[in-house]
Amino acid sequence: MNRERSTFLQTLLAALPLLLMGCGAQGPDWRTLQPVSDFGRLGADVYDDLIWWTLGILVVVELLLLYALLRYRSARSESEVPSQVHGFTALEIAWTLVPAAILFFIAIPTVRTIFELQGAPPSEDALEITVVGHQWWWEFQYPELGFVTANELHVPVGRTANLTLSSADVIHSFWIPQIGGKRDLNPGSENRLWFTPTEVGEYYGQCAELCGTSHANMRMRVFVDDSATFAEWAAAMQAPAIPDSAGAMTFLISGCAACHTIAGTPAQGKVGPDLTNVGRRTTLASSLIPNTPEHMAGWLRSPDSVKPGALMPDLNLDEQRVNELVRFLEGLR
Ligand SMILES: [Cu+2]
Repeated sequence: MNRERSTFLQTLLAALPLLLMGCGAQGPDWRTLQPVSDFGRLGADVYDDLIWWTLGILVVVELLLLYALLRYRSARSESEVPSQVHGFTALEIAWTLVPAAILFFIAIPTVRTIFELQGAPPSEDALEITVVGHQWWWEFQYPELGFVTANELHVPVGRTANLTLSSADVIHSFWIPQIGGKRDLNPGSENRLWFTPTEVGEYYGQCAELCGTSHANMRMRVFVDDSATFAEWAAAMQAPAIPDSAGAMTFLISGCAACHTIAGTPAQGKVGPDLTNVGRRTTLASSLIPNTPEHMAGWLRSPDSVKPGALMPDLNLDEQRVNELVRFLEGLR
């Protein structure tokens, strides 16, 4: 086998896993092309438009290339030099103007959509949510409803959610592929993003701006609920959590309260996620692990091994404290 051929085969083999990765049906859905909100739909529509433009360009370019390869191939002998051409003004003008015109026509729907997505703020009926990015988790405040939660955003279907975005530390970016984004969360200033979800379901999000060690682990979930389910969830979030008192004491004396809030208790820390109804969440550690007693215990024993770089320190808890804390936290619902 000659050298070029073996290099070609090696490249093909190296590319194969990448190709196969695209075939997996398991795991979270990151497809931007199956939008479930008006915001997502606008972006997907631009893509649907432009794919035909780019497909046309591909076909024309490949045909010209094929023509040139065949027409100007060395037919008889290597030494025979074909006739040489220097400069062809009409052709040079054409290959400058045609791409410029194509870019201009591609820019029209793109810029129009950007203006639509940044346009007039939503109606007064919108649900106000304040999103604060932290290394490496998401804070969701519902100022009108009077509670705060983390990493799992609930929104009612068919009603506009109006998000005010900012950051507690470095720049993050809010992105839920099927719903919308990406929009930056900047420390010291506010950005906005609004969308109206159109389909009930559970969707996955991810920080889209490199923000430090566990950037890749800064995930979130969005639950688009029907209005009855959303009302039920909001009512449960507003009701006082009833923690067992032995566990509450362990929580306070173990140092947890320095960083975490549990509404209605002396724990009012603001550095870490609000844990008022942590037992109701489906996941822990910015959506990295399922919320089960086993995973909660693993997280308490060693946050850093679950989320490298996690700012929650290793508290050196003995097993009895771990068990008390797990029972207490899972009971907060
Ligand atoms: Cu990030």
